[in-house]
Amino acid sequence: MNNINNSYDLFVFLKNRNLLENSPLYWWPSYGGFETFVGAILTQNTKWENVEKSLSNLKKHEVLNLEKIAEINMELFIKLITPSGFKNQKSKRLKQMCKNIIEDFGTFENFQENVTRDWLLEQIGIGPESADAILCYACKQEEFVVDSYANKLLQKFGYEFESYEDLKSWIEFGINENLDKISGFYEYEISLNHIYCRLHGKIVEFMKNKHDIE
Ligand code: 39A
Repeated sequence: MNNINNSYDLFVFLKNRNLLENSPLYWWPSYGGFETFVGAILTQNTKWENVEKSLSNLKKHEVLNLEKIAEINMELFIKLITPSGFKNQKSKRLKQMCKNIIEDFGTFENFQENVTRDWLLEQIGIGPESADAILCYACKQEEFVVDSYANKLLQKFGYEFESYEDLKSWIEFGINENLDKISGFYEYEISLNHIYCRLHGKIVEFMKNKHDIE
Protein backbone atom coordinates (compact mmCIF):
# COMPACT_ATOMS: atom_id res chain seq x y z
CA MET A 1 0.00 0.00 0.00
CA ASN A 2 1.17 3.53 -0.75
CA ASN A 3 2.30 5.51 2.26
CA ILE A 4 0.57 8.89 2.42
CA ASN A 5 2.03 11.00 5.23
CA ASN A 6 0.68 14.35 4.15
CA SER A 7 -1.20 16.05 1.31
CA TYR A 8 2.01 16.50 -0.67
CA ASP A 9 2.32 12.69 -0.82
CA LEU A 10 -1.33 12.57 -1.90
CA PHE A 11 -0.65 15.14 -4.63
CA VAL A 12 2.30 13.11 -5.97
CA PHE A 13 0.33 9.84 -5.76
CA LEU A 14 -2.45 11.36 -7.90
CA LYS A 15 -0.15 13.31 -10.22
CA ASN A 16 1.58 10.10 -11.28
CA ARG A 17 -1.74 8.81 -12.62
CA ASN A 18 -2.31 11.51 -15.29
CA LEU A 19 -5.92 11.92 -14.25
CA LEU A 20 -6.44 15.34 -15.85
CA GLU A 21 -5.13 14.50 -19.30
CA ASN A 22 -8.49 15.21 -20.94
CA SER A 23 -9.61 18.02 -18.64
CA PRO A 24 -9.53 21.81 -19.01
CA LEU A 25 -6.41 23.52 -17.54
CA TYR A 26 -8.11 24.40 -14.24
CA TRP A 27 -10.26 21.25 -14.40
CA TRP A 28 -13.63 23.00 -13.81
CA PRO A 29 -15.11 24.00 -17.18
CA SER A 30 -15.67 27.77 -17.53
CA TYR A 31 -13.25 28.41 -14.62
CA GLY A 32 -13.42 32.03 -13.47
CA GLY A 33 -16.87 32.79 -14.86
CA PHE A 34 -20.49 33.20 -13.80
CA GLU A 35 -21.27 29.75 -15.20
CA THR A 36 -18.90 28.25 -12.60
CA PHE A 37 -20.74 30.04 -9.82
CA VAL A 38 -24.09 28.61 -10.99
CA GLY A 39 -22.54 25.14 -11.46
CA ALA A 40 -21.16 25.19 -7.90
CA ILE A 41 -24.70 25.60 -6.53
CA LEU A 42 -26.47 23.27 -8.94
CA THR A 43 -23.99 20.47 -8.21
CA GLN A 44 -25.16 20.13 -4.59
CA ASN A 45 -26.49 16.59 -4.04
CA THR A 46 -26.45 15.59 -7.69
CA LYS A 47 -24.17 14.19 -10.39
CA TRP A 48 -22.11 16.61 -12.46
CA GLU A 49 -23.60 15.20 -15.65
CA ASN A 50 -27.04 16.50 -14.52
CA VAL A 51 -25.56 19.93 -13.85
CA GLU A 52 -24.22 20.04 -17.40
CA LYS A 53 -27.75 19.52 -18.72
CA SER A 54 -29.12 22.41 -16.63
CA LEU A 55 -26.26 24.69 -17.68
CA SER A 56 -26.88 23.80 -21.30
CA ASN A 57 -30.60 24.71 -20.90
CA LEU A 58 -29.69 28.05 -19.32
CA LYS A 59 -27.25 28.80 -22.15
CA LYS A 60 -29.76 27.87 -24.86
CA HIS A 61 -32.26 30.31 -23.32
CA GLU A 62 -29.54 32.97 -23.03
CA VAL A 63 -30.15 33.52 -19.33
CA LEU A 64 -26.77 32.44 -17.94
CA ASN A 65 -25.80 35.79 -16.44
CA LEU A 66 -26.24 37.53 -13.10
CA GLU A 67 -28.84 40.11 -14.10
CA LYS A 68 -30.99 37.67 -16.10
CA ILE A 69 -31.17 35.10 -13.27
CA ALA A 70 -31.98 37.83 -10.72
CA GLU A 71 -35.04 38.70 -12.82
CA ILE A 72 -35.99 35.42 -14.47
CA ASN A 73 -39.55 34.09 -14.43
CA MET A 74 -39.59 31.43 -11.71
CA GLU A 75 -41.61 28.89 -13.69
CA LEU A 76 -39.17 29.03 -16.58
CA PHE A 77 -36.14 28.90 -14.24
CA ILE A 78 -37.48 25.82 -12.47
CA LYS A 79 -38.02 24.12 -15.82
CA LEU A 80 -34.50 24.90 -17.03
CA ILE A 81 -32.72 23.61 -13.93
CA THR A 82 -34.90 20.53 -13.45
CA PRO A 83 -32.17 18.06 -14.58
CA SER A 84 -29.98 18.92 -11.56
CA GLY A 85 -32.68 18.10 -8.98
CA PHE A 86 -34.10 19.94 -5.94
CA LYS A 87 -35.49 22.34 -8.56
CA ASN A 88 -37.74 24.42 -6.27
CA GLN A 89 -35.12 24.89 -3.58
CA LYS A 90 -32.18 25.52 -5.90
CA SER A 91 -34.07 27.95 -8.16
CA LYS A 92 -35.26 30.02 -5.17
CA ARG A 93 -31.82 30.10 -3.52
CA LEU A 94 -29.91 30.82 -6.70
CA LYS A 95 -32.22 33.65 -7.72
CA GLN A 96 -32.07 35.20 -4.23
CA MET A 97 -28.28 34.95 -4.23
CA CYS A 98 -28.05 36.73 -7.58
CA LYS A 99 -30.21 39.53 -6.15
CA ASN A 100 -27.98 39.71 -3.06
CA ILE A 101 -24.84 39.92 -5.23
CA ILE A 102 -26.33 42.81 -7.18
CA GLU A 103 -27.37 44.57 -3.98
CA ASP A 104 -24.04 44.11 -2.14
CA PHE A 105 -21.49 44.09 -4.99
CA GLY A 106 -23.18 45.62 -8.04
CA THR A 107 -21.49 43.42 -10.62
CA PHE A 108 -20.28 39.82 -10.80
CA GLU A 109 -16.72 41.09 -11.40
CA ASN A 110 -16.80 43.12 -8.20
CA PHE A 111 -18.21 40.09 -6.36
CA GLN A 112 -15.35 37.94 -7.68
CA GLU A 113 -12.77 40.39 -6.35
CA ASN A 114 -14.31 41.27 -3.02
CA VAL A 115 -16.53 38.47 -1.75
CA THR A 116 -15.48 36.78 1.49
CA ARG A 117 -16.06 33.25 2.78
CA ASP A 118 -18.15 34.71 5.61
CA TRP A 119 -20.44 36.55 3.17
CA LEU A 120 -21.01 33.31 1.25
CA LEU A 121 -21.66 31.29 4.41
CA GLU A 122 -24.36 33.77 5.41
CA GLN A 123 -26.33 32.96 2.24
CA ILE A 124 -29.20 30.49 2.54
CA GLY A 125 -28.15 27.09 1.19
CA ILE A 126 -24.41 27.78 1.03
CA GLY A 127 -22.28 25.49 3.19
CA PRO A 128 -18.48 25.31 3.35
CA GLU A 129 -18.10 23.07 0.27
CA SER A 130 -20.20 25.34 -1.99
CA ALA A 131 -18.53 28.45 -0.56
CA ASP A 132 -15.06 27.05 -1.28
CA ALA A 133 -16.08 25.89 -4.78
CA ILE A 134 -17.29 29.42 -5.58
CA LEU A 135 -14.16 31.00 -4.09
CA CYS A 136 -11.70 28.58 -5.71
CA TYR A 137 -13.20 28.16 -9.17
CA ALA A 138 -15.39 31.23 -9.79
CA CYS A 139 -13.30 33.80 -7.87
CA LYS A 140 -9.80 32.27 -8.34
CA GLN A 141 -9.05 32.48 -4.60
CA GLU A 142 -6.69 30.26 -2.59
CA GLU A 143 -9.31 28.00 -0.98
CA PHE A 144 -9.23 24.23 -1.30
CA VAL A 145 -12.57 22.49 -1.91
CA VAL A 146 -13.25 19.47 0.29
CA ASP A 147 -15.95 17.11 -0.91
CA SER A 148 -17.16 13.63 -0.10
CA TYR A 149 -14.67 12.20 -2.60
CA ALA A 150 -11.73 13.67 -0.64
CA ASN A 151 -13.11 12.22 2.57
CA LYS A 152 -13.62 8.76 1.05
CA LEU A 153 -10.18 8.71 -0.58
CA LEU A 154 -8.44 9.67 2.64
CA GLN A 155 -10.41 7.05 4.55
CA LYS A 156 -8.95 4.46 2.16
CA PHE A 157 -5.50 5.66 3.28
CA GLY A 158 -6.51 5.29 6.94
CA TYR A 159 -7.30 8.92 7.76
CA GLU A 160 -10.35 10.20 9.59
CA PHE A 161 -11.12 13.87 10.09
CA GLU A 162 -13.54 15.31 12.59
CA SER A 163 -14.77 18.17 10.46
CA TYR A 164 -14.73 19.80 7.04
CA GLU A 165 -12.34 22.46 8.36
CA ASP A 166 -9.90 19.84 9.76
CA LEU A 167 -9.60 18.08 6.41
CA LYS A 168 -9.28 21.38 4.54
CA SER A 169 -6.48 22.50 6.90
CA TRP A 170 -4.66 19.17 6.51
CA ILE A 171 -4.71 19.49 2.72
CA GLU A 172 -3.76 23.18 2.64
CA PHE A 173 -0.96 22.75 5.21
CA GLY A 174 0.76 19.88 3.34
CA ILE A 175 0.56 21.74 0.04
CA ASN A 176 1.88 25.03 1.45
CA GLU A 177 4.73 23.26 3.27
CA ASN A 178 5.87 21.75 -0.04
CA LEU A 179 4.97 24.57 -2.39
CA ASP A 180 8.44 24.89 -3.87
CA LYS A 181 8.63 21.20 -4.82
CA ILE A 182 5.11 21.25 -6.33
CA SER A 183 5.78 24.47 -8.27
CA GLY A 184 8.91 22.78 -9.62
CA PHE A 185 6.73 20.12 -11.30
CA TYR A 186 5.22 22.98 -13.35
CA GLU A 187 8.44 24.92 -14.02
CA TYR A 188 7.49 27.45 -11.33
CA GLU A 189 4.64 28.74 -13.51
CA ILE A 190 1.70 27.70 -11.35
CA SER A 191 -0.29 29.63 -8.72
CA LEU A 192 -1.49 28.19 -5.41
CA ASN A 193 -5.09 28.54 -6.62
CA HIS A 194 -4.21 26.50 -9.70
CA ILE A 195 -2.57 23.79 -7.56
CA TYR A 196 -5.73 23.57 -5.41
CA CYS A 197 -7.90 23.32 -8.55
CA ARG A 198 -5.76 20.54 -9.97
CA LEU A 199 -5.55 18.58 -6.71
CA HIS A 200 -9.33 18.75 -6.22
CA GLY A 201 -9.89 17.76 -9.85
CA LYS A 202 -7.50 14.82 -9.53
CA ILE A 203 -9.31 13.58 -6.40
CA VAL A 204 -12.72 13.76 -8.14
CA GLU A 205 -11.49 12.04 -11.32
CA PHE A 206 -9.70 9.33 -9.31
CA MET A 207 -12.81 8.54 -7.29
CA LYS A 208 -15.35 8.89 -10.11
CA ASN A 209 -13.39 6.50 -12.27
CA LYS A 210 -13.18 4.04 -9.38
CA HIS A 211 -9.39 3.76 -9.38
CA ASP A 212 -7.77 1.67 -6.64
CA ILE A 213 -5.10 2.90 -4.22
CA GLU A 214 -2.95 -0.22 -4.53
N1 39A B 1 -18.40 16.24 -9.32
C1 39A B 1 -17.98 17.26 -10.06
C2 39A B 1 -17.41 17.05 -11.32
N2 39A B 1 -17.16 15.95 -12.00
C3 39A B 1 -16.98 18.17 -12.08
N3 39A B 1 -16.48 17.65 -13.22
C4 39A B 1 -16.59 16.30 -13.17
C5 39A B 1 -15.89 18.35 -14.37
N4 39A B 1 -17.12 19.41 -11.57
C6 39A B 1 -16.68 20.56 -12.28
C7 39A B 1 -17.68 19.55 -10.34
N5 39A B 1 -18.09 18.52 -9.60
